[in-house]
Amino acid sequence: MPRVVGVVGKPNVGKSTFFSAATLAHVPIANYPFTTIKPNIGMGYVRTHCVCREFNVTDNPGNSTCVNGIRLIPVEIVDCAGLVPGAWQGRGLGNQFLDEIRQADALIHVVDASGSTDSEGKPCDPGTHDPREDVRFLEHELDMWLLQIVKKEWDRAVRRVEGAKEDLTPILEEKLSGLGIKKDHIIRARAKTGLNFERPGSWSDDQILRFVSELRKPLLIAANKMDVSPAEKNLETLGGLGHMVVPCCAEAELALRRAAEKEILSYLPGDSNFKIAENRQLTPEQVNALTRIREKVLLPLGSTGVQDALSLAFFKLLQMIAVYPVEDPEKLTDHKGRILPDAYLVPYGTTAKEFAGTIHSDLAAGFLYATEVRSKMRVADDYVLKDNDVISIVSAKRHA
Ligand SMILES: Nc1nc2c(ncn2[C@@H]2O[C@H](COP(=O)(O)OP(=O)(O)OP(=O)(O)O)[C@@H](O)[C@H]2O)c(=O)[nH]1
Ligand SMILES: [Mg+2]
Repeated sequence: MPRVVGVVGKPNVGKSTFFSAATLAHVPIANYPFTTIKPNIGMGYVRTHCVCREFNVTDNPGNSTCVNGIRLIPVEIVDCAGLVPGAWQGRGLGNQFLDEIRQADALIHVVDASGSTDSEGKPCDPGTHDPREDVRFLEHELDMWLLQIVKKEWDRAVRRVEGAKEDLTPILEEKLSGLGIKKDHIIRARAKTGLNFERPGSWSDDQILRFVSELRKPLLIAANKMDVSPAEKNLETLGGLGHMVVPCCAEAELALRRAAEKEILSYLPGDSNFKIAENRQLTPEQVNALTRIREKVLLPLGSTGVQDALSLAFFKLLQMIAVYPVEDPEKLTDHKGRILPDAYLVPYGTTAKEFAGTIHSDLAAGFLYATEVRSKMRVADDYVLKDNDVISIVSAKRHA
């Protein structure tokens, strides 16, 4: 199962443009609210240095591909319908939106940094809407949505804990597992808030709200429309809200990727430049558009930001690492003889045995030992994986 990221935000900020640029899927994009009604789901990639160069091998494609030493690991991207204030009460396409993000590991909150869309997503003059409002509003919607779910049958949960002496954690776990919220999240939120789990009846409404806001999916901000002034000014203020902020121009990324697809130019997502294909005659409009992208986006920002937002969501926000499983620690092959075909994204802290379990439950059940290929050391089930580890698992039941 690939990791999942949800692209969220109010209407008309560029979510579908971001999605389309990241997946190359053709989806409706237009300058009015609620262009997207049903979610779009597609495959995008996170980008990392592949280990093939270090091991001096040419790898074969498997669950991921390597392009010139850069490994592209697939992740599922969900482009959601726009969210408007009151969505948690079902306003706009509210409930449907909130349903779409249940399985997401993380959220990319696309914000119109140029301030040219109002709080409902209608076009307005650039700079007339403060994008910080959109950040607070989305957090509020997510919190209220969760609060509503937690508060449903809260009194019953209190009686089960304070009367029947049941444990609150599994009660919450059961209630929230359908939203992708797991035991770990609940334990972390408990530690963070210091709330008394033996006496939930004593929690005030504010305390319940604080608790659910700790359960919110991790998110980063993609400050989009950076090509439109005064986005650069707003970018600074967006930085003060306690989130990671990645400046973006989804429109530029989409144009570059479509041009690369047609072999007009060579460009890999995340690159800081592009190269026009030799013998390619461009129209004056194409030259103008590409010059604008270079001057307004790539030079000032270093990249279009779309790839950075995706990669940072997994590597920084979720603190994931890339791990390469192989069967043969000498040849670096899998059971089909393919060299380094697969790369998995797993959270930092994952052990060798847990990693075996993400590949196949049999592999974990029969776990004997693993070889950390770089050092050729045998490691036990509790070995904590490092980024870019190549690992060969020996199991009584199956090989990887
Ligand atoms: N200038 C500029 N315009 C952009 C950028 N990204 C998207 N847009 C434009 O913003 C408008 C809305 O884009 P969409 O991708 O349809 O926005 P959305 O957030 O999916 O909108 P809904 O589906 O209605 O919620 C379109 O006119 C896009 O061309 C960007 O980076 N810069
Ligand atoms: Mg859309």
